[in-house]
Amino acid sequence: MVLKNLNDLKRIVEGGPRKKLVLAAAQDQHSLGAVVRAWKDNIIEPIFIGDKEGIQNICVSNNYDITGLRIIHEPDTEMSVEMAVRMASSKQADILMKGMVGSSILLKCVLNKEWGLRTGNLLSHFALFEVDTYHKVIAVTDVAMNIAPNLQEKIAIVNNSVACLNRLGYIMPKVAVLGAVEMVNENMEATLHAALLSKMNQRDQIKNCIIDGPLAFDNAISLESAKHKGIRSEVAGDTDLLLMPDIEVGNVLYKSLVFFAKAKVASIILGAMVPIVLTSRSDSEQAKYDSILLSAAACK
Ligand code: COD
Repeated sequence: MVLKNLNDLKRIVEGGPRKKLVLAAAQDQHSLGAVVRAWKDNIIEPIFIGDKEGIQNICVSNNYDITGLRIIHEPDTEMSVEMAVRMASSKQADILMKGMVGSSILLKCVLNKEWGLRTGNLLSHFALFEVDTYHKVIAVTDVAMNIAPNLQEKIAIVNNSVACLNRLGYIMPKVAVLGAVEMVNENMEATLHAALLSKMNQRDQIKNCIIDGPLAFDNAISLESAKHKGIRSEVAGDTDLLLMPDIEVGNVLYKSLVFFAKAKVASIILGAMVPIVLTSRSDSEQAKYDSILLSAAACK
């Protein structure tokens, strides 16, 4: 099964047990709006940590009825993140979500060696896009956490994403490892990584997916373009997951899809003890809601 659009995430999580979600630095309008909506849809049971008066004021002015929900007053941003992370690490929460706080502050707390959410795995960012010009949802990794992953890190990033796609119902997701070109060029490290990842997949060193690369972006998403170049590939034109060479390429693609192509997006951090909703503060309420659905679907 593949996702045709982000609404399909709701079908996956609906009817399941509610997940406990802790929202750190909760005094953020879009985050509160998304969380309240997911609560009303019976998908999550939220706990808010942050400036209580700020949270209540936002809820009153936006008609969010949070009667009966737990609010923990902690006006200091870093303390509220630490408290939320500790809740997740002690299994009092199934999902961690970022509110009005910078990504790097939250990530540093998540990576804290004593009380963070490390598992020994690499943590990586995973995004799902619904774009009108593609025939299904497309996943993209890593556009926000790992800056310049080496080969070992790319293997971990693929494994995190494939495990998540498997949980979403994909049996053998098709993974395109992107480069600027589809030929191996020793001066372009991304193409060397891509060739190695493809071979490792053929030899079953990376399982539960079909990897091909290097593929340039056009060949990854357009069969016509791949045919035009004479590329024979099971993945070309039907990619489920795009593996980015580095954070700059990934982040520019992410923003291009959202701002130019008006794509819908859901994104989370994988590889920690719990899924982490780490949308940017400027993301829409819809993107935050869809990310909550994705995090609930990604819970083990
Ligand atoms: N997974 C697991 N452990 C990690 C990871 C990871 N992805 N990254 C770092 N660690 C561990 C290291 O092994 C080390 O033990 C410790 O964490 C600190 O490592 P540093 O010094 O490399 O990491 P930091 O604390 O300086 O930075 C970690 C960040 C995730 C904050 C950093 O990689 C970063 O800034 N990433 C980009 C975030 C960003 O700006 N995104 C922009 C788009 S939203």
